[in-house]
Amino acid sequence: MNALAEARRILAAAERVVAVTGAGLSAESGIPTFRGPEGLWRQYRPEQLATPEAFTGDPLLVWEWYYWRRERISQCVPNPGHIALAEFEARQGPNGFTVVTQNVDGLHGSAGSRQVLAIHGDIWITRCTCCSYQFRDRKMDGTFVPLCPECEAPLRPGVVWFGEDLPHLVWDGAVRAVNRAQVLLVIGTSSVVYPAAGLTGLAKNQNTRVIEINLVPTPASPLADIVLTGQSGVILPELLKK
Ligand code: BJW
Repeated sequence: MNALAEARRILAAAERVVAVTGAGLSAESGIPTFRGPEGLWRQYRPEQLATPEAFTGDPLLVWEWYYWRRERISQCVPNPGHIALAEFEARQGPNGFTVVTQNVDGLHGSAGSRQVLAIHGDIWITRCTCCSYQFRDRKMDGTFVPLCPECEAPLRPGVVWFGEDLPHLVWDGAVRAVNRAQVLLVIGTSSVVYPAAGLTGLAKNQNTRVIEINLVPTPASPLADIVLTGQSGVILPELLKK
């Protein structure tokens, strides 16, 4: 049996499945990934901009990156990979499938997925650096650092930067879902950013079957029972079709 057929067989027998997704899933929608040659913005690496220190040092530079990314994302729609996952959720039923996404683009929701845990936040949320004020907006053409209408502190994007805590309830939900799953799909992530990357090891420790989909090998590959090499937008519709 080839790897795809074996993966389909494993999934068909699973009542509870979790997918951990990363930037590679949205790449075929036209959203650049973080790492690799496409992951550059001006002369900066994402690791230099996605930190609280970068924001404190030059908030306008960081906001310019996020305005640029919002604009890029606003032009993108879900690809066949997102859609295959949403259709799979509909077939699995309410507790049968959870997406744990590192992506902040909202494309899982646009595709129709409902059980989505966005562990790195949401690029369309703006929140205060000082008080609890936050709101959802579509601003993408700004040339200044927005200030909080409640306390006048700088506002920031509602995402999780390096060195920051993940939203605890969302993260706890992700761990619970993986603990209950019989199959973990690891899709389009370099598996280098923790704690998300640790979900694969957590699954392995309890004999959950792991299926990885990526263009290249990653640190998760040696833990995977099956590695499917190629574009997620091509593999997922085949893997998850009825
Ligand atoms: C395709 C494809 C196609 C392309 N088809 N595939 C343990 C060990 C070491 C360090 C740490 C540790 N624990 C914590 C740390 C520190 C740090 C960390 O991980 N550092 C490492 C980098 C060394 N982590 C943190 O600081 C985190 N906070 C934390 O741990 O707090 C404590 C805590 C723990 C537990 C609970 C609560 C609190 C925070 C991490 C925040 C990461 N933030 C970012 C920015 C988000 C906002 C934004 O979008 O601007 O998240 S960084 C960036 O990386 C972004 C991504 O979500 C994340 C992961 O990237 P991803 O998705 O994997 O993308 P790429 O580009 O790396 O990979 C794309 C992949 O797709 C590639 O493999 C391609 O081959 C593939 N691909 N096209 C299939 N068509």
